[in-house]
This record gives sequence, structure tokens and C-alpha cells, in this order.
Amino acid sequence: MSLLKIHHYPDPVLKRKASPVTVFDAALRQLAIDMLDTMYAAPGVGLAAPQVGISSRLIVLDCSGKEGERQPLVAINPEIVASEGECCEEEGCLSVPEYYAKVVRSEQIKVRFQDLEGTPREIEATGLWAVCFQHEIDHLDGILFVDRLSPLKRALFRKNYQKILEQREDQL
Ligand code: K1U
Ligand code: ZN
Repeated sequence: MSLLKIHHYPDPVLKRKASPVTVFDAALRQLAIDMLDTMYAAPGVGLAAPQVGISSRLIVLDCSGKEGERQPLVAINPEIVASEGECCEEEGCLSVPEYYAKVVRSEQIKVRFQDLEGTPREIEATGLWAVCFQHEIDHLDGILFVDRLSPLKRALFRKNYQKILEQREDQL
């Protein structure tokens, strides 16, 4: 099992718009496996390629919430093609450790993507799956959940996160 290094804010790779995947080969399949292993080990419910330093449009998710019944999903070049409703749930991010905030998102979405063979697929998502898809697709566009907070909450985040980083450095 290969665990990949998760890049943390303010690493510039997290602010870049990722490039579409055009080659569906063994290297892509191995990257998807390594990303799933890294996500489960973190632990997390999603992971986007830029978080492991790769600026490509690939995400992995598993919001099944059951240790024994995993439901891994690999989505390549994902796009939200329909959305409905609004929800506001607490989010975290493996690239922004120890920080959580409520974010307004669509409640129900339809996502078009390609699987590891390059075959087009479509999925409808609600609940945590919908929130997670939106969070991961944002990563592909260089957007972090803290970018979706009000200006006041974002300013508070910057101030508090600086302290979190300093404390983490002291612990090393
Ligand atoms: O993209 C990421 O940084 C992963 C992130 C995704 C996410 C979290 C919350 C709402 C939507 C999307 C995480 O997985 S953070 C960890 C987390 O939420 C979690 C960890 C263990 C069990 C359940 C959730
Ligand atoms: Zn994230």
C-alpha cells in the first residue's frame, strides 16, 4: 500500500485549476488506488488529486460510513450538470487540518464523470455524498471550503489558522 503526502493550505497546488485527464492507463488506475488508500487512512470521505500534489481532474469518495461495507467511487473529469435546493453542513478538509465550518451548498446534484476506463457515467447525489462531491470538485478548481465563508469568517480563519500552524510547528 502506498500512502501519498497530503498537501496543506497555503500550498500553491491547492489554488491551481487542475487539467482534464486524457489518458486512461495503468498509472491512472494506480493513482486512484493510492488516493483511496490515503483517504481511508487519513481518515476522510473524499480526496482530490491536487491534495496529493497532482493537478489533474480526478477525485475519490466513499461516504458510505460503514467500515465493513466500503463503497469507493472514482470520478474523473467530474462536472455538476444539475443542482437543486440548499443545505448548510459542517465541513472539514484534509488540507486544512483542525478547522471546521458550515458551508452553504446545493442539497441535490447530478454529476457527470468518466470512470477509470474512460466510460461516461452519471450519478445523482444527496446528503453527505452531494456535499462531498461539491467539496472535491471545488478542489479541482482551486477552491477550498474556507473560500466559501463570509469575509468576516474568512478573516477569522486566517488569524486562527496561523496559530494552528504555529502550534503544529512547535510540536514537530
Ligand atoms: O477533501 C477533503 O479534504 C476530504 C474531506 C471531505 C469532506 C469533509 C466533510 C464534508 C464534505 C467533504 C474529509 O473527508 S474531512 C474528514 C471527514 O469529514 C471525515 C473523516 C472520518 C469520518 C467521517 C468524516
Ligand atoms: Zn478538502
